[in-house]
Amino acid sequence: MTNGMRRGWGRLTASLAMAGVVGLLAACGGGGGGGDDAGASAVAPATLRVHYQRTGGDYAGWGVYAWHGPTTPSTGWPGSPRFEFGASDGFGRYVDIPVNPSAGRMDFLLNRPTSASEAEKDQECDRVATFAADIATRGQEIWLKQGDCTTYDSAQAASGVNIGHARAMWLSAARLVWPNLPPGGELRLYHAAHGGITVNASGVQGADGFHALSAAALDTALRERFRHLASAPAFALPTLAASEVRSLLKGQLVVARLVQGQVTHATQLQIQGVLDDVYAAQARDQTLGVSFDEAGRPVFRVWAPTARSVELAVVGQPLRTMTEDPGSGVWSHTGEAAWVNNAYYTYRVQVYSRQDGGVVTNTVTDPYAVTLNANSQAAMVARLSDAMFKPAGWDGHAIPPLQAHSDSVIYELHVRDFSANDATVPAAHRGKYTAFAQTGTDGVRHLQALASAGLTHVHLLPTYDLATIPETGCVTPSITSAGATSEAPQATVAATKDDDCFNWGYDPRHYGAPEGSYASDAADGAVRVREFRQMVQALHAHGLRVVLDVVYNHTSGSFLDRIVPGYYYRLNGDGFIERSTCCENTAPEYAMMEKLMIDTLKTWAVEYQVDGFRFDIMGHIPLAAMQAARTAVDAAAGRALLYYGEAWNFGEVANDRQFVQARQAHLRGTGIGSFSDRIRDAIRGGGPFDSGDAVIRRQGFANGRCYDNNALNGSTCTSEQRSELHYQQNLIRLGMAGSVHDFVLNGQLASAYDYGGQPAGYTADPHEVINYAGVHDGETLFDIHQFKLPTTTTAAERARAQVVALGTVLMGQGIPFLHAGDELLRTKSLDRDSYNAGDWFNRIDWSATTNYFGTMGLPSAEKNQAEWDRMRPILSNTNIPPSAADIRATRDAVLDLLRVRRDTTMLRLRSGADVRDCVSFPDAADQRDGLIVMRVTGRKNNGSLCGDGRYANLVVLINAAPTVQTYAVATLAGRSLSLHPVLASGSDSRVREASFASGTGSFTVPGRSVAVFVEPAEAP
Ligand SMILES: [Ca+2]
Ligand SMILES: [Ca+2]
Repeated sequence: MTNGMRRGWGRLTASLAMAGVVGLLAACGGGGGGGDDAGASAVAPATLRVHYQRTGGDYAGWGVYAWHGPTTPSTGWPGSPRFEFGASDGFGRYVDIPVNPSAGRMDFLLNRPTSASEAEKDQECDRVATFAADIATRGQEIWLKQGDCTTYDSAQAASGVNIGHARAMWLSAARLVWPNLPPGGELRLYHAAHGGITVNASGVQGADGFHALSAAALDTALRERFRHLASAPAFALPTLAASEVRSLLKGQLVVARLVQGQVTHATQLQIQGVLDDVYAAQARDQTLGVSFDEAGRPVFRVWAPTARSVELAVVGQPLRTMTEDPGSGVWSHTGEAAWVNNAYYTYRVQVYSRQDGGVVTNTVTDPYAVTLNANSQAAMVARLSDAMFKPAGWDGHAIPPLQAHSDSVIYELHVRDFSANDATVPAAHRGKYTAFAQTGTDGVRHLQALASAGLTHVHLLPTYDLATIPETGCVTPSITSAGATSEAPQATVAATKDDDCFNWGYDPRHYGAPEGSYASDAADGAVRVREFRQMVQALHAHGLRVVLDVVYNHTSGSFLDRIVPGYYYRLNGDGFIERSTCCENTAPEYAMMEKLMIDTLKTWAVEYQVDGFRFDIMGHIPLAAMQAARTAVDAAAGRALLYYGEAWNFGEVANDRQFVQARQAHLRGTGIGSFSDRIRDAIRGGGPFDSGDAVIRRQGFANGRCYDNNALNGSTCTSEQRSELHYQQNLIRLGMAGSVHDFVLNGQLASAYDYGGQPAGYTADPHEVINYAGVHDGETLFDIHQFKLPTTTTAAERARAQVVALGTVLMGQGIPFLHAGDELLRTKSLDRDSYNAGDWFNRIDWSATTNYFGTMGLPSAEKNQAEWDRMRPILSNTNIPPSAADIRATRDAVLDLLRVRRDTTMLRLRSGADVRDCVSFPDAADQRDGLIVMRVTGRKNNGSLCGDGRYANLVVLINAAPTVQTYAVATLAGRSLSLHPVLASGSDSRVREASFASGTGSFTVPGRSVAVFVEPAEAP
């Protein structure tokens, strides 16, 4: 599989439905036909006709590789089946692909094999065709062009004259580019202050005038900044006064190519580059939002350089005119001191909008809002330093100490999940920020137990102001258990899923304000601030640091476009917003989106005292923006926060097409961490996009690969299965070595081990990797195990498999990450995507009495119906539901492993060099099925300490197999190792049977056990 094919977790697919499948791609649309292909046959039902145009007419070998959507998707590489272009029409060639309408869309790329195993692609883009509602009955057509990642919904849309699109980019005051424009002709830039330009047979109408353009080159700086446009035809504008450029940018802009007086091409302009060129230098350092002057008056500032006017609308007050600073494009107004901490406001922006086709007046909220009233109708004029926004004892409250980022252990938790199901929490606090500040509740006691054992961070799913939970009057459907495979509970959830109180929240509206639905009163902007701080303060008091999940790669809807149309979002070649992340992709490669990100991060770090950030789909953010953010936020906070994210590589930015991405391959040495798909896939088996039998067949290290095959894999382990398992074991070893790129395993560099075409080892230091076996995306760890473990495995053994999986991340170098409830065998009834599955499927029982498996019913039809037939026997399997004793045993075993980790920094080495010099895997050259042996020495060869050097030797043995295993490490013969004291007096009686025979250096470990042996350090 190629890099371009590898994608992140199901967040992407999760959110497809959030955005509404229809119209997901603006340039894709629905549309069941049309175009100028008269003479071509009608499209058959449930068929997608893909048209393709190559400028040179060289179609040989070109075809469609589609991994989602066709009735028979492509697998392998270059792909089987591939759908080669055959039939011709006036546009080019086309191919008909039978599709499965319920798939909702086709995910594909265009490739041409160059050998039996290699192929070239037409652009490094994963393409999407969203299915029309009537594709099942009428079929559908799409149009593609060489060198253009856009999916067009008509042949006409792909033609030269189309001022509904914006296919040219004004990059700087002096230069613009127009990709794919044929050479020659006369180029003109038409302008109209109020819009109204049209193009027809007699030419361009309705413009105020035009400037002639001349062919010109881009300089090096522009070619580097706009690398994906570097080879596009470029043009120079005449020398214009700065004021003239600013004036042009406030109106409609159309470029046209004329040949012998006829318009052959015309399009509108994308203006992000020139806006940065003209305004960013002065705008970047402005204080935006509301600040306060020396007289205590609020000063409002909003960046709107293309606006014709901006007015401040304070609720209950006459409109106030704002004044533009022409150098920065910032509009400002100084208001009245009486408004502070009680007034609410919006802005009225009069602006030309390409999307709306004219000058419009938009009422907008402040992107820099720090708090708002219910459902984000208006922002509050709030001075967060005032007492009314602070809980008692807020200022100077203690933050739990942490010596190094590598000491972090992260717990991913959703605010509502934490207490919605906890009967020990007073009803008014359930699902709210304030639940964290209760005492003695089951949830708080559980967090405290985790913290005292060694958990260091709670990472909260989105808590900024999000769009998908009603902040007033949200409903909680009443559901009763109706049996293991009942369809009723999910149907009840579905009926109110957009009105209920639950959503993951990957739908940002206001990046710098707390979400209102988690506050006790959403209408009063002060309450959410105070209660959010109360939550942070309480978590700190519980001994836990706080990480916020931030989503700067997209917003919910394109509301930022209502202030500066065409600026904040990444645009495709036609000028429409890219949506590869699910929703409207933001463009932090432009200065003011980057500034919005950095400024709002600072708000959380400074005003809310949070301790780190997890970046959703971080690979869509430039590395430079991430590094600038880290530097600026740490400086503002006066301390080093924790930064990590989803550093996947996909979509329109893949392979650094537009800029150097903050993706795994580039994060080495930055100190910014990334989730490791390598260890995840090896522990769980298969991958996040498996479906059908593959979900069951592809077992992993922790659930039986080879050593405990399920029925689909046969009763004996084949050599192929064994080599797959041993490959998984090596991926886990490399993960336990912190994914350090120059760690040597069995004579081979970690970076030389292959993971789907990428290096398995890719970090400089262990804290640059987040090791995990489960996360909110995809099936929970418990649920994925139930697909893959043999049906006869007992509940108690299933619980032990959970500990084995978590043991690999908890006993390894690198930062361990747990999804809340993993230590309680959390299930979502096999749901692969619970983003909108309500409280019912997202429940956690902190009293460790039940995990509800077999009582929740089938998971949501929306996300899982295709798998229901495979799920029914699993949900009905009476071997699976754990007893309270099984759940508590799992929890207590995890607590013991946390204590072991906390006991010595030998398990949390600070640097890649320490990992290289101190960590080894004695069994790597002599692999056993289901066994991993990791040794950490107390001293390096040069005599210096490994971590705290607390032990002369520390040996971790993870035996995933159900049977006892013995492994001898010859170099440890004669040494005096014994089971770690925490485990020797720990909760797990089976682990206590583990032993070490000094004479032979031989370890014996019971089945499905994580054993840690230590040898006291000799006195120096
Ligand atoms: Ca909200
Ligand atoms: Ca919902």
